[in-house]
Amino acid sequence: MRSIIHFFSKKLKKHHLVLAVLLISVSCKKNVDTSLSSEQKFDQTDNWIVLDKTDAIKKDNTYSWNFNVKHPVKYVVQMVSNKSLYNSKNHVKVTIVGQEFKRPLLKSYAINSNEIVSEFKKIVSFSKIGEQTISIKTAANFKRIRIIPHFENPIGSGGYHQEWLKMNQSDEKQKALEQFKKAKLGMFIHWGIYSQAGGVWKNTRINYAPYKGPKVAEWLMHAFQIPREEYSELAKTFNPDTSFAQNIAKLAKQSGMKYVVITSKHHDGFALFDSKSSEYDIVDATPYKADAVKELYEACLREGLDFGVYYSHGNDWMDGTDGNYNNVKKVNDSLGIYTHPTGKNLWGPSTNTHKEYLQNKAYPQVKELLNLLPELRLIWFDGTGFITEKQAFQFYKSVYDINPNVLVNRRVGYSFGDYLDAGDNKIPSSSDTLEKYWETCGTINNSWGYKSYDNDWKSPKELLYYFVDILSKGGNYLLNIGPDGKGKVPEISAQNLREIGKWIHQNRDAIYGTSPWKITKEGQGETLLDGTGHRAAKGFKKTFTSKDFWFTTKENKVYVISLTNTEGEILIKSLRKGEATIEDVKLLGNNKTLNWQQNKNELKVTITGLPKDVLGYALEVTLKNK
Ligand code: JFZ
Repeated sequence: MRSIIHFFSKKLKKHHLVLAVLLISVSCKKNVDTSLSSEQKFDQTDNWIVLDKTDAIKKDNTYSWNFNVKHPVKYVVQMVSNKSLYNSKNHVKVTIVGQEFKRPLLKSYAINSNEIVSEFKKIVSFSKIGEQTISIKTAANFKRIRIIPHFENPIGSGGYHQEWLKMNQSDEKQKALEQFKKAKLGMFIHWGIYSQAGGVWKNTRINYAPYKGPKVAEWLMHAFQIPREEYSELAKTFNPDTSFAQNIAKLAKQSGMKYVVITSKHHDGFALFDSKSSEYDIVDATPYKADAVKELYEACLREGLDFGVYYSHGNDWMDGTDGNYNNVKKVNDSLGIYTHPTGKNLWGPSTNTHKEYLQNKAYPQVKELLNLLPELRLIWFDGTGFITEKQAFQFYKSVYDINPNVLVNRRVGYSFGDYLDAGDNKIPSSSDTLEKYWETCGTINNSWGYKSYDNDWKSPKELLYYFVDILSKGGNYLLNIGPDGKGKVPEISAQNLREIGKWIHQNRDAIYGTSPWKITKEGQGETLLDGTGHRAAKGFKKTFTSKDFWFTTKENKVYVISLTNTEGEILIKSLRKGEATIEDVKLLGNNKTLNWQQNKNELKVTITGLPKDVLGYALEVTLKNK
């Protein structure tokens, strides 16, 4: 009987949802873009894993289920209880292979008059498709377990996949991707009207700002909940030196970077290019009056660098109302899932709808950028979360329709990116299997935008370590600078970049166009860069020995990278007799053949000819008949 009621109430809810979706789409008919095909009915609960207590294998207080993972992403685990039987004194132990946690049962959401949901904050992730087991140990009287996709990786209906695949697999995209893979190192630039404030508002540092959320300098408006009118005053004094474009392009080139990605519009909504669909841009609203994005584009092309733009499509604190928060929350509340407010303007949203923002500003501006910059190679979307599958697809498609040579990153939403990232300032583990090429973006201190008081600069050695680690795992590094309001790059960060640039130019053969070798590294275990906040809190204390090596490969060469500069004998186990048949071993930079000898345990090389102050060296090992 109970299960019949449950079945019925589930059906009923689905009907409500369909009705709501129908109502929304009817009332917004005027704005609906009809250029997209397959719009289908889709219920996000279709992507949930729901496990009923009655289906569990029970042993004492432990309940276990086998289930199938179709989408290997991040999830949250929820326990649904009967309100009357709920007992918050319980702790629940959750075990999934390799990921275990124990948490108190908290009343997180009420979903109807009978049921409440407890959501465990700990994120679980599945890296592979296929069967999994979960067991729950609890004395609580629950009804079912729900495993729900994390809001950062919404899963759609899959209805656009075929159409997406055709574009993604086109010759133009694949050629662009090949070029991107060879590039390895790019320069990210976070620059906007916030750069003048340097992370300080009315004498208060952003780290002491009163509101929750990231404390990076480009989040100034959000951190202090500055009213739109007041914040936009910053535009009136934005007047960089005209030399910024040439200086930055030159710095990127000297640093060994092959592409540049600048914030054409960040979450604050301010466009650094001459936008026709908004007056809130550098030409209409600042004394500078010229198109900074176009200027940098031209300077980069002159230096032979590829050019890309960051564009915050999901968040726009000026014109994007509440980032669709309230609409999404209504649906989520009825389903008993949390709606993350961070990054949404809830303090003073614009009065238009989010759909209107997309139609009147975001889609048009993306088109403007594509037309303004005919040689554009990448659009780096950001601020997703609350846009729909159809909207994310439309961003991807409108880029492709205008210029199929332009790559699109993962954060465009759903699974429409041409390549992946593992989260900012995060490097994937060598045991991770990613189904697309990837890029790690990282800061050079602990902020993206210019923060006048953040002097926690990553040293050349630390930067090089991340880069080499990424190289050995086969990804790109998009390393950020935060120019100040005048467009000047803080001197220490520029110096540090030039320093790694020197190393990169010396050792370029071990870098550009390489792929991961069969082994990523040898020596000490991997320490991962695990997010902006993690590095800020922990600092960097890693040291390297002459037994630590990273590998890359190209054609019949294996490159061995060391982050030390000691001369003398080194032993490389991964290139021992039997593992590799060697023709020649050279030191990159001076092209000198070194003395080497192979036995069944290792390759022995005598390192000589290293300049004194180098950050490390790379060997080129040529293999026979590979
Ligand atoms: C976003 C922005 O909010 C931030 O200002 C900056 O532009 C950065 C590059 O991107 O922040 C993010 C986005 C995604 C993750 C973390 C921070 N993530 O996936 O972990």
